[in-house]
Amino acid sequence: MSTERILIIGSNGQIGLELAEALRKNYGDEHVVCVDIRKLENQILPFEVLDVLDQNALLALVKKYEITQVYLLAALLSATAEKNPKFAWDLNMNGLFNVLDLAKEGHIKKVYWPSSIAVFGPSTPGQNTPQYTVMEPNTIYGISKLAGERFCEYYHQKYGVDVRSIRYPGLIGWKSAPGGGTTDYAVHIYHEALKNKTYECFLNAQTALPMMYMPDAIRATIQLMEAPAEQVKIRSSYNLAGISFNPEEIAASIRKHIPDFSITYKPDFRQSIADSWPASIDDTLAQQDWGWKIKYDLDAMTQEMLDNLKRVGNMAV
Ligand code: AKB
Repeated sequence: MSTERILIIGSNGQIGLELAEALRKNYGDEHVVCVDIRKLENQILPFEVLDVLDQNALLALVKKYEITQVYLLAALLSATAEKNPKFAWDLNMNGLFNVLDLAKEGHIKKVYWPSSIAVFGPSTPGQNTPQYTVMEPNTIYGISKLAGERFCEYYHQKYGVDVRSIRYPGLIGWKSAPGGGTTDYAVHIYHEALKNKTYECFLNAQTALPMMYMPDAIRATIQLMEAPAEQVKIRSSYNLAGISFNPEEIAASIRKHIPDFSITYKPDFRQSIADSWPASIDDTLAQQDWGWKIKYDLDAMTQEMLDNLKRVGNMAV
């Protein structure tokens, strides 16, 4: 039986729901404590309502459940953050400080914090973007993620905090709805394809972005967290390539199953966010350091997305 007790902050979001399921399988239900600012109707337990900005409540919870590891997933994503920059900065940064300080003070042993391809900006080389390169993000989300990465590395070097992180590409899954991201079109498109056989995309046809099917993202996250500490050589955040495609290409993949599916384009403010991000990523260091290997390509993901959404009744997103 595992001695780890894991806290997932932001457990009811797109990543949290799937991560909780996977961690409960690996560690046992009672070893995974879920917290979020909202309780779901069919909430899995153990669960507590928590605002990550409430440092005292967070510490009390960590003590109550004798938590050893924290996955911090509460954040505002790119599109929502642009609408509320001050709150985005407050939540994304002070949430992270609250958790890093728990580790610095010895209350927990290990921290997972997600970064994003949003740390890159318009001056970054956009094809096969290397781990170390020019980073001048021009979105508030990207700025908060880049600052967060620097603080993760700082807390590791200065205080020995065991913090681990991945720069997620856009994440695509059928179990839960995404919220407030620029890459979310690649989830909505599957729902609309099944419901209406047509989708109006908020990015233009040629906007290629790195994406990843959720089972790969969850596997990468747990693999990194379970890797021996000496294999985790990057303490800011690891590039993870995923699969790169544009809206036209995902539409073509869907058409292999729904031949009369059509897509139209009406770019909005999210187009300029997407334009500032790389089209493809180099993740050689994740492969070398902790053995990362992707499983799903675009067509394999499309097949599973459509099959699963059909099976569960294509819930609205
Ligand atoms: C977003 O679109 O904001 C996120 C991300 C790439 O981090 N999915």
